[in-house]
Amino acid sequence: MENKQITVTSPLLPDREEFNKFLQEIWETKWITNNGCFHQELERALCKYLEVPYVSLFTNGTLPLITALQALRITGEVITTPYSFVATTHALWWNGIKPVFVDIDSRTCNLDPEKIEAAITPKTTAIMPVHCYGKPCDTKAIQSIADKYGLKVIYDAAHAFGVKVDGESILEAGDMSTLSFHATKVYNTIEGGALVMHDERTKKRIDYLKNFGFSGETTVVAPGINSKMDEVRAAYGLLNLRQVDQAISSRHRVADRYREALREVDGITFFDDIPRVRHNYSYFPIFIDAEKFGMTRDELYFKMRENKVLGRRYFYPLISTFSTYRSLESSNPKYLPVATKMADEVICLPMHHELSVSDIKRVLEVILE
Ligand code: T4K
Repeated sequence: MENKQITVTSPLLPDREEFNKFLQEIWETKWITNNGCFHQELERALCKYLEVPYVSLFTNGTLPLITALQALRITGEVITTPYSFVATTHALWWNGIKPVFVDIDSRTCNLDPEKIEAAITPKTTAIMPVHCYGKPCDTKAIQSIADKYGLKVIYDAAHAFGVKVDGESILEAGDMSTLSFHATKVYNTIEGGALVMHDERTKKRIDYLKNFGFSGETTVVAPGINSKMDEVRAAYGLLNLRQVDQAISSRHRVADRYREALREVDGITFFDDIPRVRHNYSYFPIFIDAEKFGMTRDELYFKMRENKVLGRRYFYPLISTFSTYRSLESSNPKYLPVATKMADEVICLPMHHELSVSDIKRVLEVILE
């Protein structure tokens, strides 16, 4: 068997010559950060690509979460999912907010709307769901609960770049949505992220907050932070935007090949595409039923590693099991049976735009042999 490592993902990189041209421009103007031309152009280009009215660029995908909570003045308790990357809950903690974990729906790995109401208390101010793996949450059900109790909804859409439902961007749901443009994502700016909002006033407020609260040279209107994206990464992002559709198509082909090969395998399940959804194929999670498959998830995971097929157990362990959150009442596994089961069974297979037919064959051989 070949020796090359097959990693869970691989970054989409812009053409070096094109990037050099942009770098030359930046070197000439010497304007390298603080809302420069590339920053402004990327915000416009993203609005167009994502079909959303307002985008504010950030330096990563965690700070938009923290900033959205600040901007909406969220306090008290927020209902969220334990089945995500730890940044989702950390953003609440950094704002002094108590996370309240609610179980997920096994069909999507997203917050189960049917379980949200029971977790609402007089201190609840918002819901922070995640479109896990880019699979859309049940945004209608979540919104109707939010409306009934007067709660805000902030979507962690870190995985959901370009995802649409019935032709409409998933980023339109809720009060705000956040994106991550980290190297490991479908669309990357090396490190980077964004907040998506619905109105100009909020966009302005967010732009102040990500620049220390400055609204002018000598006026500070809020206790802001510094989380701006610089010009070099904005230029890189403009180039990557030109090729992201092609990358998503390549990922789609990889997902099709995995599904075809794994569909009849006893003990392995995965998600099919949802009708009327434009997926981005950001991850390809499979779930291992040890009894039926004849091997536990970890046995398969380590076998893959031995063979240099580096899948990842996203999102194991659950956030609720980490030391910071373990003692919360809602972290008790008895309230989170679905999330616990899925976290114990999941492996995300290598999924990126550069996987070759022979790479895919190798991944499948290791799983199936
Ligand atoms: N909300 C959600 C739901 C998220 O998933 C994330 C981030 C956030 C919020 C926060 O967004 P950011 O602040 O990060 O923008 C990765 C990422 O660091 C993280 O962005 C991501 N989610 C999380 C799910 O995964 P690791 O520790 O698994 O990445 P790492 O370094 O092990 O890389 C995985 C593989 O990717 C490597 O084996 C090879 C490949 N890779 C990675 C990097 C960094 C490359 O080929 N090149 C690279 O430069 O966390």
